[in-house]
Amino acid sequence: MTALMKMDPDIAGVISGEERREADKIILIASENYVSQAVIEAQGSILSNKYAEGYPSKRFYEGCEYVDEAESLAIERAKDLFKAEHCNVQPLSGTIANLAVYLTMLKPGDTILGMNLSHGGHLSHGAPASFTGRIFQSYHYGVSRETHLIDYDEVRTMARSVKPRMIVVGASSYSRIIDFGKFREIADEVGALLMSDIAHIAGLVAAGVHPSPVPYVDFVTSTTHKTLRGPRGAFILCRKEYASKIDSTVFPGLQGGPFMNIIAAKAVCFKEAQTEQFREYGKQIVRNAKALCQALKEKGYDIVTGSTDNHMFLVDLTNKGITGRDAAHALDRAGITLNKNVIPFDTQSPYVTSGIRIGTPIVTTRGMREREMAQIAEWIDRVLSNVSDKSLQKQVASEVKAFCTNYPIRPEIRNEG
Ligand code: DSN
Repeated sequence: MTALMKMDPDIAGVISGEERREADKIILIASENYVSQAVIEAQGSILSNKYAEGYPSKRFYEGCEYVDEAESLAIERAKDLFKAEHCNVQPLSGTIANLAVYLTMLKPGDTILGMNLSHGGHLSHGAPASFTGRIFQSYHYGVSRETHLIDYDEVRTMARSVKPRMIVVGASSYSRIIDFGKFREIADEVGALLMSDIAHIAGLVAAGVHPSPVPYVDFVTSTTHKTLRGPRGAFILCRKEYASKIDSTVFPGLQGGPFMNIIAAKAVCFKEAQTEQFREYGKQIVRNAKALCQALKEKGYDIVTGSTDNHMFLVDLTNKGITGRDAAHALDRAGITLNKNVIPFDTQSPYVTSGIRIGTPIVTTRGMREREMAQIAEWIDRVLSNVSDKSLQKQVASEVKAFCTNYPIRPEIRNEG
């Protein structure tokens, strides 16, 4: 960062501070990850200089020969990785990708049926605060009050009653396997289109540790920066029959010039995800989530759904008498960063919450395994057992910092010496 330090020490300082934070703390935010140096180099490259409105070989600007190659590689690699017929790699975010699918297939006022935000769904699945909930008539299914698992019977009953034009399946805080086949049956029964948003689990799907929705759904959307471990951005998969409509909704419908540096970084991410090393990484994310979940359960923590099948789980802190907000603040001061999260049927507001969400993509990227998860559970329990003890938080933060020196934030650099 020599040039940046000289030109703008303020921003150089911000980046160094963030680098230290990422190195010194244990990050358990389920939707974040630390990308490889290769991804950083592609996204920080001069490809960001280039305007390339359009698609490979059909651009509105000259001089696109190199960026065309980057976008074609990204598309082909994504298709190969997810066994899909078509991929659009231009969406800037998951919400834009979802909007692109809706606007391709639906008219304003059409009915969509998605997962309830407060039961683990996402804003862009028709929540009232999102434009997706204002443009479309939105209905929501949830999880069972007893098991906290998706209530497929409720999904079927609601689908029969509201007759959605599209059903949306996918979640931001649901820790169990999603049965895409069952959603397909329900969608077929009521004549609905089916879209799956796999932003959280894309890396697990790529690694083969979560079933793929591709054989079952009409559209798949995803971000690239969560378990998939790529740059910030998104993509859409669909069958060939929808390809040109989806492409023209993304550009020129919703976006202008694509971010070619980010598309190149997506190509790198898809290449990394095709490796045996990544498949092992995906398996270890799940092993780590199960280990951390089990260790906390043994210490008396109430795990929503009782366990996890993927990269994350929710802890209901009601029996500990602590709110999610207080727990998350105390843990962050102790060097363990995660987010407060509503639990299904929460009685607290979304700013307070009764729960916390815990995810293992980053700790797995850093090379931590089951043994380290047991240690992390010890620290979480120590801090939450004395949630207002500031000196304990300081003590744990220094232990965490010392521990973290053994786990580089870009392990491939260490591996290559
Ligand atoms: N904000 C993301 C998450 O944390 O799950 C979803 O977009």
